[in-house]
Amino acid sequence: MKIGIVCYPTFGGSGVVATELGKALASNGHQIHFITYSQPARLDFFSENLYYHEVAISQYPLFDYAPYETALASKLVDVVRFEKLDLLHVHYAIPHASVAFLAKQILKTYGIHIPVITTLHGTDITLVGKDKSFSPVVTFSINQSDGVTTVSQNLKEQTLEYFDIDKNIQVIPNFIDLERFHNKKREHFKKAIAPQNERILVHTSNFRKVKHTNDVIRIFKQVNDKIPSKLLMVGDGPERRNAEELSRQLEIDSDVRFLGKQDAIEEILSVSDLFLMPSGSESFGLAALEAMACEVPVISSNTGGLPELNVEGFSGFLSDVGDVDDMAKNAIYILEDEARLEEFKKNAFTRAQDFEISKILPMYENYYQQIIDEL
Ligand code: GMT
Repeated sequence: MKIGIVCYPTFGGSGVVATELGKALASNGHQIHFITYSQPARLDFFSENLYYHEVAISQYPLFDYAPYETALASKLVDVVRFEKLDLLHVHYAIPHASVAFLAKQILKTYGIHIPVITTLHGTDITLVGKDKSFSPVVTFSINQSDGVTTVSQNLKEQTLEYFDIDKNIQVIPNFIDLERFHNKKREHFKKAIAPQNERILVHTSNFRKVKHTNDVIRIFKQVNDKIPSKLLMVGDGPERRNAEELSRQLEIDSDVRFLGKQDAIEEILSVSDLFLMPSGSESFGLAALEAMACEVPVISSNTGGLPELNVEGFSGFLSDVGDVDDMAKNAIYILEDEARLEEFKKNAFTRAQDFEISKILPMYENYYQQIIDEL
């Protein structure tokens, strides 16, 4: 198949899923065309089946806001016509689903009928999409998509609850490439971070409010009071400053390291003992899956799609959003006993294997074929 993929090219989960999906489809023989405003972060190698079309926006003094949607729609029309694409797969509803609808209408004037699949990733529904300034367009463009997928059963339910949707929604979970994400036994690196063999806890995110990064610090404070430990905070974003401030107030800053954005996440996860994800909302939790693949058990909240990933008492534990005491209690339970920790690590990897890319990729391929055949 010749597939156009539209996504945010940044480090966010939806962009990562879209890019990894495109790369895997390309190595399965499909021709993949990424259409976005800059090179996707993980599209860092050459493959004969991978193409990248940059959406360039003309600047003009009249524009306070550059019209990205218009430029993207025009680019989609161009790429579909001249590369003869079979399907457009857009990731994150806003604005990609409505732009794809517009491109599809324009293409009809050329006698071209292209199916559009929209994948909903989470905040496009749970935070941004629900906002009244977007919801009529989100509802319309989801209903106008030929196919719709969500990354968890919970996100499907939330989509049906918040929007008036008359489409069937297919659940296709996030996936993991275990060739990249597996435990790499980096003993020298571990020793540098935890010279006294302290336990290493880790959090990776974009440090937005929804990630509850201050809860990460509070959980760690309680763990650190009982068990010699270090915390690695990976990523960057608006809440980083507050989290840094809180770790100073709680006088644990010498045990907390803020590493900023990192490419080789799997190296950091490989030296970690426990992953903390106390999010206020999380449609799936790709970062937790990456941790599990590297044999790191997960202490998470029980919101959104997290119970579909993290198995209570097996790969980790789940608590109510904001219940820092319970999360800390569960973290200590896992970390205080060597044999128990090893068991949870093994289980985390076992659970991650359920989401191996080779299991999830055929779900997308079959769905693409179904939608093409239906049109
Ligand atoms: O988590 C973020 O803030 C990034 C966001 C995105 O769309 O880039 O991630 C969402 O999509 C990921 C991939 O499908 C999911 O694994 C994340 O759980 C989801 N984030 C939230 O729902 C908050």
